[in-house]
Amino acid sequence: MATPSNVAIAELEEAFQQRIDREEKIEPKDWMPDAYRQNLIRQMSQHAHSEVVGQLPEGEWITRAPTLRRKAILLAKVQDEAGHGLYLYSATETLGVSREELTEQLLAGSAKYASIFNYPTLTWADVGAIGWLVDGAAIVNQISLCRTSYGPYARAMVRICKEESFHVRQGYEIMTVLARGSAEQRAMAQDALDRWWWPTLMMFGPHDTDSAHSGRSMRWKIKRQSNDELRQKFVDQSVAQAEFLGLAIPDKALKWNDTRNHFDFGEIDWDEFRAVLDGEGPCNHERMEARRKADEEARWIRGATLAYAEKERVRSSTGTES
Ligand code: BYC
Repeated sequence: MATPSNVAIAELEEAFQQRIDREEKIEPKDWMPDAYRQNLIRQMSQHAHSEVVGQLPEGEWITRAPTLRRKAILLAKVQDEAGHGLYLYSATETLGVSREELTEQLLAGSAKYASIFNYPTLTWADVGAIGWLVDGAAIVNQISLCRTSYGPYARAMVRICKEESFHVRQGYEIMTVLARGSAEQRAMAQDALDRWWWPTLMMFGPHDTDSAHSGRSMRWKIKRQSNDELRQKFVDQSVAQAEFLGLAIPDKALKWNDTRNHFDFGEIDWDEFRAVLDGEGPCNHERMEARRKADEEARWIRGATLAYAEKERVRSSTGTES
């Protein structure tokens, strides 16, 4: 097959951008610039990895949940996260990359996952704080991604957001019970807020001025709102929620700004953010170790499933039993 000339590629790229500008969704079989494809594979696969690794901090509390009811809810929530990973890996595969390749990138450390999951869950209140803050931040980002330009990603996001809204409610309800409980429970809730607040703000990524991918991602409408815009939205919505709980957000600079019509807030510790991305967060090693172990232990079932699928393929194409 002849390769398109540079002129033909430029024309294709222009037509592609016009489709994006008209708010048309891009579908798997449509022509797309290679850089658009690669950028999507990068973001979507890291998003999938985050969902999968994200099961670990809360998963540690399934056996220690305070009641049977709490245990059943948490179990369902963690299973939802696994499901989100599956939707996202499937959506990423429509771009021509296999799930095995994506998993290898995670295990080799060449693909990132959300920094937040490298922090430990020390008390039951952390499960509440994750639901309220971490899922709360995720949903702010993901509601925006429901309008992303790539069809399969946008559709996965719609479903994920519905489930995330249940997660936020379960987390906030845990925080409400603790905040209205004994002095010890209130202290536990405050301590969880103190430890999760800043890492949650880091979830939105570097400032727009330092964000390597934002320019292109915004032009291609992969991202619909910038890192800083989404972070601001999250801060603005969280202040009243913390007040209702009677808890204090650990930021002395947090203050309503009449001119901007937003809350001002303090600066993130970017050295800490970079250290976590470089693999030096409190739980990076533990998380990767857990994923490697899971991959190793599930090798036999993947092999068996693939062998079965191959047998079925041969049977349906030849009409014979092998
Ligand atoms: N952590 O140019 P930038 C959940 C990386 S899980 C780690 O701004 P971009 C849940 C970034 O990847 C929800 N890495 O990048 C699950 C890039 O590195 P590479 C997770 C980060 O892509 C279980 C570099 O820094 N949500 O809901 O334009 C339980 C430069 O950044 C982080 C998603 O994944 C970070 N925080 O913007 C509970 C949403 N921030 O690739 C809850 C989808 C930045 O060059 N992703 N980096 O090596 C996005 O919206 C965007 O990818 C980001 C970053 C806003 C995260």
